[in-house]
Amino acid sequence: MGSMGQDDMPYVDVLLVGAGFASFTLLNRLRKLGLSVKIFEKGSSSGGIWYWNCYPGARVDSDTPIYQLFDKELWEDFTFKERYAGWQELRRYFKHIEKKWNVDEHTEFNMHVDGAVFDEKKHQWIVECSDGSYTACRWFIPCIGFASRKYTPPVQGLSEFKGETYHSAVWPQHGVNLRGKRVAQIGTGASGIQIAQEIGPVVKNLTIYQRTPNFCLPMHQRKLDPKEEEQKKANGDYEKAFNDTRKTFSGFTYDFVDKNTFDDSPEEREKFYHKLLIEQGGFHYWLNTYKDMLFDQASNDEAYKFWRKYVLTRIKNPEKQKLLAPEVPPHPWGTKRPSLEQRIYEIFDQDNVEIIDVNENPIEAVEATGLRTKKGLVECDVLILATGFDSVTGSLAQLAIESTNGGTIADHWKDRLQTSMGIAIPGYPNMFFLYGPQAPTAFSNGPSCTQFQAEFVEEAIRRAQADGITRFEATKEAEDDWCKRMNEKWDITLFPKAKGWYNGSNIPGKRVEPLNWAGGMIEYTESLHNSLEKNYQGWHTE
Ligand code: N01
Repeated sequence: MGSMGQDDMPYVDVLLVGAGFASFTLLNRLRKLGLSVKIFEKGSSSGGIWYWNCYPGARVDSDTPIYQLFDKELWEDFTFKERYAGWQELRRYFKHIEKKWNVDEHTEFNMHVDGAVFDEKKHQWIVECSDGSYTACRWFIPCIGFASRKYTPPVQGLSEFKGETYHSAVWPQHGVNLRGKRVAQIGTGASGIQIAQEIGPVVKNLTIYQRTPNFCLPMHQRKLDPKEEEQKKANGDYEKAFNDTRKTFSGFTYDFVDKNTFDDSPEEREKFYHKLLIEQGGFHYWLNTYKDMLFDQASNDEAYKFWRKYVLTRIKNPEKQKLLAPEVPPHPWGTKRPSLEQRIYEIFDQDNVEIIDVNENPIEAVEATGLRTKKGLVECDVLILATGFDSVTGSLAQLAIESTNGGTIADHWKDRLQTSMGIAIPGYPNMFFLYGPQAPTAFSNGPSCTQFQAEFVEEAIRRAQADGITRFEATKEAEDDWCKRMNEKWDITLFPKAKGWYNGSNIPGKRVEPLNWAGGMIEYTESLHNSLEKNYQGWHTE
């Protein structure tokens, strides 16, 4: 950042960056403390990831009612129409919040935050935006999610392609007509699965370049009956669901069962798996299963075997069976995020859909008319890059936010990722970040994570105000302790055996290390609140 701005620059008590779930969760809570609050959003509308993620089929993988703000003022007069909401409905939901809370009054859209520097005299941040403006604030809170920096692999010749190229993360807001087109798609993560499922029925043909199969789970999507939902609200079911999320590992309404895989007989196991995978669907097979599934390889193998047996009944093509559900999985089941699907295996099985394994047939080059592997050139009109993000750390590391010790966040993370409780960083007083690195983030239901973090931030600011504290900074000891705990929790799981964005190994050259807190939501929120209860333990206050 260049100059420190001018003396007459505007001031707000709290500056939130990003107009998505996290900042909206904080907005009203902080306003109710009597603070002036402003949101700076780089897009032209609210919604956060649901503003940017508008590719065909984009839809959330958390079910109603827990994928919304847990705020009665909002849910009492808004009812989702589907069990798993799509991006259009989520945008409608954000409009509802905007209207209800006069969000527009507090938000500057098309406002891109470039960087910030802390003024040690005033104990304020000075935030610089790309329009050249400066704003001062006491509390600076980036709420920019874990997926705001897209990743495009360095495929040779990408710019030579004469057709249309789209990245799932920045899909054109006006949509793209793919009917009757020849489409190539790289990537089969959450975005890739949803896109293929949606466009499979309408394109002329679809060639999918797959590196790792996605072990998808049946979504069991359904329309919600508005009357039934109203009844549930009246019965207290919504409040109960929000409350239940506080008692689970991942902030969902269900949790791992208190039993290990081999405590059950093979018959009991089969019945249990059947219930989770086939009857209940959703993430039950992942997060409501035996408590050792993500820790013990033999237990995990059982889960994979059952999942594979089920999925193979939905794929007829023997080559595709091998590619989508191989006998030996490339990673333990559930150590990469499983997608929820509605018909993906039937789409994959269609004759006009080809799957190319890039491990055997790497993409040699993109040419003017298509993609070349050693199998030859596949011509296409449209190339879709569903290749993900520089996830979790990339969002914050791309901002030029200066540490009081010198350097940026990227510099602070040069040798290892380090934060205090996944919410603050030494050298960054009066700054919290939500839904970012070293928090439950990717291992949680998003709105639960942001709700519990927002409750902590609100309480920290409330106490600071009451105690006349104007400078609130995480200590180096607290950061070291959190890093140690992060690694201990991660190392006992099977997650280190998988390559992917959970540990940074999706990006060539990115250091491989745990990016999310694997110790569960309950321990996480306890750690946050204990630090305040124990007289600001882990915080340096002035
Ligand atoms: O990104 P990803 P995403 N050659 O990184 C492949 C959330 N989200 O946008 O697995 C060939 O998961 C890569 O292969 P591999 C959600 O948390 C949620 O799909 O690394 N392939 C992978 O298949 C999600 O997990 C929702 O071997 C290459 C794909 O590209 C997260 O965001 C919807 C490659 C990238 O998948 C990210 O999802 C969307 C290469 N060089 C997103 N490089 C819902 O709630 C990468 N790949 C439903």
